[in-house]
This record gives sequence, structure tokens and C-alpha cells, in this order.
Amino acid sequence: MIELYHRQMCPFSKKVRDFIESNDLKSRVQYRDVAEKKEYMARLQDLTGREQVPCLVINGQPLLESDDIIAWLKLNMESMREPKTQAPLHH
Ligand SMILES: N[C@@H](CCC(=O)N[C@@H](CS)C(=O)NCC(=O)O)C(=O)O
Repeated sequence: MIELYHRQMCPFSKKVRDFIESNDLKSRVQYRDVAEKKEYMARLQDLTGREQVPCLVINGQPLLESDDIIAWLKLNMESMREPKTQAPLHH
């Protein structure tokens, strides 16, 4: 799972959201606005020891700094677009 801890009004968060959206990755990233839910801010603090956004969390591993996040997304976006294994249908 890939999560983006962000704030609506933060320009660095916006830069990352714009990259995600212009590369059609929005369905692959769960957005967590830390101003919206206390539990999101608490999780960000637990993971990083700070309150800085944006923070991309890749299977529980935090990555701070918008430029580093965009560089990671550039490297990984093709595999992010690969279809997920489908759960079998039960009738
Ligand atoms: N160099 C960082 C700057 C991020 C930044 O300054 N974020 C601000 C909000 S716009 C923030 O989270 N400030 C609160 C804090 O660092 O505790 C980046 O590019 O991601």
C-alpha cells in the first residue's frame, strides 16, 4: 500500500499531488490529509518523529521530502500501474 500524508494548503504537498494526478497514479495512492484526521497526524508522528508533510509511506516505510518522493514515484510508476492480482470470485 502507498499512502501520501499531506496537507491541502501545503505547496510541497500540492507539488506531489500534481505529479501523482498528472501521471494518472491517483487510484494507486491513498491520500491522508493530516489536518483532517487526528489519527493521520498521529501515524505520521509515529513513523517519522515529526509533523512534516508531504510524506509518502510505502508499505509502512516513510519517505520525506517532496523532491525525493517525486523521484521515487518516477522510478516506480510503471510497476505501480501494473494490475493487482485479482482475488478469486466466489459465487
Ligand atoms: N523540503 C520539504 C519542505 C516541506 C515543508 O516545509 N512542509 C511544511 C508544510 S508546507 C510542513 O510540514 N511544516 C511543518 C513541519 O515541518 O513540522 C519538502 O520539499 O517536502
